[in-house]
Amino acid sequence: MRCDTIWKDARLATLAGPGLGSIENGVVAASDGCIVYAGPEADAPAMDAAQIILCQGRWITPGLIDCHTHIVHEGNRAVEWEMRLAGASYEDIARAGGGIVSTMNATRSASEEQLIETALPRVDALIAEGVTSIEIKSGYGLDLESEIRMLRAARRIGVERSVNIATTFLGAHSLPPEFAGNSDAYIDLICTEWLPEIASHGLADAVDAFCDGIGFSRAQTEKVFQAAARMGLPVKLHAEQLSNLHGAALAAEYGALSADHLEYLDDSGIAAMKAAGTVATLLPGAFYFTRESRLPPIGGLRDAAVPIALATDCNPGTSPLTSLLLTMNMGATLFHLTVEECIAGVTRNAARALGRLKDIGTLEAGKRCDLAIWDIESPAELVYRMGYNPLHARVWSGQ
Ligand code: DI6
Ligand code: FE
Repeated sequence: MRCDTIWKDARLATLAGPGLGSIENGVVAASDGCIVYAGPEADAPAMDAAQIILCQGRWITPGLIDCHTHIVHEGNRAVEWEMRLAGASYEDIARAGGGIVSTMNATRSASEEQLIETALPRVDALIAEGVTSIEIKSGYGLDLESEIRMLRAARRIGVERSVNIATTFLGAHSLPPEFAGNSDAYIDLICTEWLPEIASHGLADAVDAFCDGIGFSRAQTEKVFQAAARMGLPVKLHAEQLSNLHGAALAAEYGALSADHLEYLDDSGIAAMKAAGTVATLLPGAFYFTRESRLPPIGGLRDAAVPIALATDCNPGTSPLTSLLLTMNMGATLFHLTVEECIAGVTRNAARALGRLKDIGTLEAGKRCDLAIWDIESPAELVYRMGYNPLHARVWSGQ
């Protein structure tokens, strides 16, 4: 078999199958940007390649996937955070012009170029840790033009950098001030006008909403899901972050790819997610940064074999985090996940949360050749360290 590149003398965590899929003396071979073989050297077919890379026993994992981010946004909320450190409440901050609305104002006044320019250093921080796929949500524009600008900026990041981008329309993130007291009218508008416009330009791969007391109700969320279904777009949901509105069960009813946050998820939500195959995306960065004390029901999710993903939730208000390695460490220390669960959470299960398990997330023939090559002795080191990056090399689309 003729291929472009062969990585030899490697240890693989293929993530194919239920566990890490560890292989000593492994080989990965790529042709036209796709994996043609990943497995033990002993079982490899006869192959030759233009380029053979000796990995000297380093570990190769699938390229990492950050499946929940708000990485495109303008400005930051460090001053607001200082006020929170000094004891200010969320309401105090909102009255002082802070909160999501302050990011909305900054984002509305930024050009597409500016949005890209301010997001790229954050994207580069993820890329430097072996991330090869990033989901990016809108939701800080909250008017049609600005939501479209955010999504275009997100798509353009995939042109500026060697990374796969999945975009999500999150018009139902927060109520813009011009609709104060009129949230049903806002939801109607995004369902009947904005979403069809955004979908017709192919700007969204999925649709999300924030179902919460400070976000949107279950009934409003359901309208968003129905509109997404009319457009043929899959849904996800910010659910059970601050209270239990049974959003995850609603998302599952609509076949959601994932329900995210989930600190207040209960047994009925777990059962609904299991039945629908909805991924539980946990966001330990937001849990940590907001000093949440309620843990997501890890044991229940594990017992029900609901797939668990981990993501940064990179956003300026509740998780200004741009490290998926640190996210894994928090998944283990704060959420009691195992090493295997953490690594699967940023590879196989994150791919599933994006509806892209067919082409990313594991080292298997036929998938994109997106790899992370690590200077580590064991996979546990990826989860164990805090603030240290053992990436040796990153391969995107075979390059
Ligand atoms: N949940 C969150 O934690 C973020 N959005 C959401 O729906 C908060 C976003 C922000 O404060 O800017
Ligand atoms: Fe979020």
